[in-house]
Amino acid sequence: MRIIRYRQEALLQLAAVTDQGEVFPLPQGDFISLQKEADAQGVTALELVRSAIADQQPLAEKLEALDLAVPIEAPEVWAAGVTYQRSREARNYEATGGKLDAVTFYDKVYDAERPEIFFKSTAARTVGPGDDVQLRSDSEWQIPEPELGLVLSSQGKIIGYTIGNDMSCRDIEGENPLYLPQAKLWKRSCSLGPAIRLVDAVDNPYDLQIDCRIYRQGEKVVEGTANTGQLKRRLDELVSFLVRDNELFEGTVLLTGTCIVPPNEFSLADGDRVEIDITGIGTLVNPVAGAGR
Ligand code: DO4
Ligand code: MG
Repeated sequence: MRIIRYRQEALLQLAAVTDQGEVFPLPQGDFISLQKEADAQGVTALELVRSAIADQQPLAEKLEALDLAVPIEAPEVWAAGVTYQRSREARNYEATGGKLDAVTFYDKVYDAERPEIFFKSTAARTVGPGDDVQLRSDSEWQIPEPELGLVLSSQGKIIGYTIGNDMSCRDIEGENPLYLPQAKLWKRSCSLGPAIRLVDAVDNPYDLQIDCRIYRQGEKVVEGTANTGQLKRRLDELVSFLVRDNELFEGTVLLTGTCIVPPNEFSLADGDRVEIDITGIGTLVNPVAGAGR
């Protein structure tokens, strides 16, 4: 079971999407209200949704026909880094100019008890399905990072899973790791969606397939695949560091790191299209807009 929001005239409508692809409008205004109502009734969000749609008729329209919006306006998006071996290798490459035998702080953080966690985005800087992600004007080496996103309660409970794109500038971070906030956070540098898969609808979050495709002028120029089974850390371990001495807001999203990195010679360009699939969540599609567009 997945939760989406779609635009209907000037309004945003919350809806549940069954595994068969049927769409059922829900009365709650947003995902957090749905979760709060489930908590108040002492049931899971999955149970609440199942009983709410039991005697309803699905929409005549298919999911693909709906104008989807970001499924949650996450007040903050945080991100974990170097949680997969592939990311560690890519960071080492960009930080050392390709010296593959160098030992760097990326190697250290991969093995350290404390993970890398950084502030990624706010609701105003985050886009949803179909919206443009934007390139920076001062980077020549930009890539999407397809990541599993954890939707969290203010108590740090995982209440759902979504897809995130942690847009990144490899040259800015590679020049100096102290530039990380500029390499990671700018206008429209984060995308979330297209849906939130309810936590109780996922049997094993360590066996989700992640696929990424990048198209240029209609032609597929990059393709990559990974599985969350390759994640070095546990999801609750990442969350435990995020909540430590921190204040969390309802619907905060924690991205869990990337395992798919395009070839080193690749950089995103104006007009590209990024597609990211994760098992059971759907496909997050975003066109890429050049800087200043
Ligand atoms: O150290 C930089 C960030 C790494 C990251 O975003 C990732 O591994 O996904
Ligand atoms: Mg990342």
